[in-house]
Amino acid sequence: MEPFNSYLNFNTGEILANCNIIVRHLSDMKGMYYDLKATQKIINEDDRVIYKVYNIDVPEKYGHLQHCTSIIYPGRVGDEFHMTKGHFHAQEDTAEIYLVLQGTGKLLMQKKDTEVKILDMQSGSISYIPPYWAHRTINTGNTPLIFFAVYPGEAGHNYGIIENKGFCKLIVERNGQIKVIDNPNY
Ligand code: S6P
Ligand code: ZN
Repeated sequence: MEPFNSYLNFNTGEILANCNIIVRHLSDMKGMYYDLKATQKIINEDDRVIYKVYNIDVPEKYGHLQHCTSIIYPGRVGDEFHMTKGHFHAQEDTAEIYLVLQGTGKLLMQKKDTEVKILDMQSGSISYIPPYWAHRTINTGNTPLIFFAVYPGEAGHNYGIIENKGFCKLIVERNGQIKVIDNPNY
């Protein structure tokens, strides 16, 4: 394979390259926000886009490095802030790095024994997600949360565990404050 450049727009998070663009509407995340009524209402109204991922085309193989940007648009479903689905890596012993370009948020991580860690995300923060930690990103601000991620080529994604049970914590707005609460459905 030949070396190549990609071009990132720091303001929008868009990447010009051979990219696979993933667009996640709320209907792609049914059951992931705890307020099911609010979820259905929004899906019926405009089924808004919650986030996009620009994934540069690199072989999903050991030795390569996957790299991409994620853009999470601001907003809430009920009182729960917009977020990604969240996943374990299929190859669980693989780590990941997130570098924030714009916006503010939280990086919610959880191990299989339900140990939880939450890191702040802001422009310039570099978060290290060690092997074995599931990860979800939450936009707690009023502008898009844009971050660049790098992870091993062979990592893959396991969404099933999070789709079934979620994370044990939720990030919500209560009286204008950002709060971490227990997930009532966990
Ligand atoms: C990939 C990395 C990110 C996420 C993206 C969307 O390992 O962690 O690029 O894929 O932020 O999140 P999700 O949970 O829908 O893949
Ligand atoms: Zn990941």
